[in-house]
Amino acid sequence: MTHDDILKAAGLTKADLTGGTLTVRSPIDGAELAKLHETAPADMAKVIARSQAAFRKWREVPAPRRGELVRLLGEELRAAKEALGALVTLEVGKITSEGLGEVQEMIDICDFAVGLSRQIYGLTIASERPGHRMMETWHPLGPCAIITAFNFPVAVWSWNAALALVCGDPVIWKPSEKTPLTAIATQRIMERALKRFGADAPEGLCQLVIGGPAIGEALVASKDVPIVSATGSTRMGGIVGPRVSARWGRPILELGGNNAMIVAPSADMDMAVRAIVFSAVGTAGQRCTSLRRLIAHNSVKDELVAKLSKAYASLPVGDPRKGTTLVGPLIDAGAKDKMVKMLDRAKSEGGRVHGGKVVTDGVPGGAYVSPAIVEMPAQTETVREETFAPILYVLGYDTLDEAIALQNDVPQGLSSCIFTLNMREAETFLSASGSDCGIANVNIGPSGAEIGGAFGGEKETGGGRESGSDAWKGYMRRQTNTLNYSAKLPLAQGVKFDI
Ligand code: UN1
Repeated sequence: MTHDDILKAAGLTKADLTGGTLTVRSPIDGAELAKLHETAPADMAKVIARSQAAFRKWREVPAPRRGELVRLLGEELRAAKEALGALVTLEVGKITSEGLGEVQEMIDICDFAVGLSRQIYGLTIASERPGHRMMETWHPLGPCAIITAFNFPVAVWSWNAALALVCGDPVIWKPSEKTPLTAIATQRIMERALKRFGADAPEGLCQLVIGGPAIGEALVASKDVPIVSATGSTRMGGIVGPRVSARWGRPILELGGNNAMIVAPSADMDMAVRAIVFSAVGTAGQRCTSLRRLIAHNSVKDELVAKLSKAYASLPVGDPRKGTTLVGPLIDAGAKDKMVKMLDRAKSEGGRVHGGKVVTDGVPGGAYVSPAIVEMPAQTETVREETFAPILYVLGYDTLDEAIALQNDVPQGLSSCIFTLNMREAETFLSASGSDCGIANVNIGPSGAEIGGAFGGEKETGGGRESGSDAWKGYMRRQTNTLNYSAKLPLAQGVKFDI
């Protein structure tokens, strides 16, 4: 299929793709895909007002009925899976299977949210006062801004939107400037679901704004946008988080990761190798959850590096549309330059680099690299930094305490894992004195999480939780209710105040 065929199949028209100011290129070959019209910053006040108006109506629609809209979205996504997956591949450079996987993740969260729409419930609580009952009620909170990154250009929107919509909150989506096309295509899919759903969905329930920082700033600054869910760099989150908090809004932050795997002497080495290759190299190392640090027991480290070097040597790098490719391009030349720079820095700190070369032969243009393994003498500043590229730093350890300390001694706290067949080691890793991350796994890699669990991390990862478990509570306000069905008015804590 040509680029034009893919754009067309995803529902994008000539009018969408031409005449604007935002240039969109495919990382596959650098070809220009579109010049998009951008939302004027001056229009943001109107966008937010529309969202507030939609909120006042949507919060009155019963949650299970709101779930019906998300069920229809899931149906439309199923029908559009191939077309949207191919567009993810074209706009982000993910291999075909990962492009489709991203859309599947959207379908999965829709299914989850539909079920949730009939399970939004609070507790009833025993009151200390006679003739009283306590309970909690969950109410919609208001417009939810969703600021997404290029690497999961549509799935992260769906984690937030599916929950926000069943929770009674309208959404305003600002996608990355690098990946607005998948956002427009997704918005079209949403519009089809809205049309089928009918008049219960108010105008302005799901809005999309395209553009740069000025658009995002309007969402971050507005008191009429109580929830701002932002995915991206720690630098971005460090600006967005405090600004939203300062106006008493609720930030949900999904920022950098520096995810590690500990490989213990008892580990199933073949399984570990497969898990390492997928999580370090998949998505060309551009997942928040990508494996960036391998902490291997000194008795198995050399064997592991040898096996990995062998596996890395045969990795097919190239056009992500080809069925045999496992490593597609980086998002742009800037990402490639950063990778080259960080590898040089790692070398100057004593690192031994395997792979990590710029690939120009047999690729259709774009920023292609071979993934790198870097044996490091210590956890240096370069290792402690997240580089959004397929670089795997390898460190050795002697005791599990030392390995856990290394794993935790980075500013980020998203995902982590241990490969071991030793139950004491596994449980220690998951214990209060083990991994300090939001995600900690045993005998599987740190990436590729299912939507059923809460997704997010601690420290500079931002502390937000999206997706499964009870992450929905982040999109609602909790109200504690005390009801008095007696004819007396006793005060709590035995306080007397008789008049
Ligand atoms: C991200 O990289 O922003 O766990 C999200 C994973 C995916 C989501 C990654 N389900 O790797």
